[in-house]
Amino acid sequence: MALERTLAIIKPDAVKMGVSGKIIQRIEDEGFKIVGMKKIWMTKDVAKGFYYVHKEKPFYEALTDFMSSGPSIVMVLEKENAIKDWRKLMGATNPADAEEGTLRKEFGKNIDNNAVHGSDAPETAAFEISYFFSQIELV
Ligand code: YYY
Ligand code: MG
Repeated sequence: MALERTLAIIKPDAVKMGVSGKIIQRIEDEGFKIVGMKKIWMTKDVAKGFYYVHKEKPFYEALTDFMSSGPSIVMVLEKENAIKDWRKLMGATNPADAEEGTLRKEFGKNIDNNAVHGSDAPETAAFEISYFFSQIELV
């Protein structure tokens, strides 16, 4: 299989907890190459644009408030099967359902504060990567 890229975010809860380094270490240990990385503080509008697909959901307001509540670290990860493998390493959306050894199990507090984000398909990965990164930032 060819190399694939996905967008990963260390969300504001995990950045505040001071576990960014631990999460980045796991990413590298699991064989992902970090081809783009920056720390950003999303405005409410940036968060709303990013989560546009969820705009009709009851959790949209709370989610975009949370994502704009503090700095995040956004990254582009590359490896074979990056999209599926990163979601596997993250674990289930609700940390209560996440398997042992996953990042959401270890660092997520609840469904609103679940530590990390990952794209869910090639089309969403392409949109999400281009939402935060330009070509010259991917190396
Ligand atoms: O892709 P993933 O992050 O695992 O879940 P999504 O269904 O795309 O939802 C995005 C985000 O929204 C989720 O990480 C937490 C939040 N959320 C929520 O607060 N309550 C829900 N019932 C579902 C999702
Ligand atoms: Mg999602």
